[in-house]
Amino acid sequence: MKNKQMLYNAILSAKNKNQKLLAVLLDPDKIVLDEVAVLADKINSSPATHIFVGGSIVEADIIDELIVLLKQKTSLPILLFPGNPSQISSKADAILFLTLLSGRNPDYLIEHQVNAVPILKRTNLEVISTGYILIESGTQTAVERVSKTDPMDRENSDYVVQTAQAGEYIGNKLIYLEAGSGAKNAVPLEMIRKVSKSIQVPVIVGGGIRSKKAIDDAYDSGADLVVIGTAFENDPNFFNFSTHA
Ligand code: 1GP
Repeated sequence: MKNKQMLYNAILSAKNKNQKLLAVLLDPDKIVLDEVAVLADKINSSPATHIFVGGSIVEADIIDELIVLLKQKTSLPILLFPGNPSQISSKADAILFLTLLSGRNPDYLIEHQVNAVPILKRTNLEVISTGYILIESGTQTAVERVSKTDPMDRENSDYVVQTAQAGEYIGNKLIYLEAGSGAKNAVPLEMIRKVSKSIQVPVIVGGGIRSKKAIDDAYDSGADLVVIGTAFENDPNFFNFSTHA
């Protein structure tokens, strides 16, 4: 039986060694299965260390197939990043078991999580408890729309720190600071800095990051893992960085 904490322990150990991690987020609704092999090649030759699969709403019923195809082409760990329990696939390696800490909608605080349990019981997925904090980013994002919750004020870092600390006390193993997919403004660097200094668990940062500089700035501010979705979706050569630096 595989060690159920394997991927989490690897993330922790990278944090302890100050090795920064990078996840490519693939939204099944935006993927053409015929192009997965090419995408996987691009990911393999990129600095990515993880693949996240999911989205706020996923209509296409291709998650299993997508992950199977990815696994034929890459050995990077595949983590589910689900908007709801319908996006759980036993083909992945792990699931970010999300709690939307910034919102006050019980569906995203406990209802979906309870409903996910019988599905998870039929899988061998590593479950990684993740406090998910949505930060205001200039325009309404899909997370906001789908979860019917307000993001947190980007000017009020202290309250975000307090929320992240509450997540850690609750037992979240990761804290994810999210500006939202395609966000106009990414999570403020000062906020990343304050949050990462206030908690022991690794900090994931995503949403609206679309240049190498923005990735490096997030790392320098304390992000342990940066997530890139839209930038790679729009340009599969994004990780060549030459024209983006
Ligand atoms: C969204 O954090 C991820 O959930 C990635 O955002 O698509 O803006 O890179 P982008």
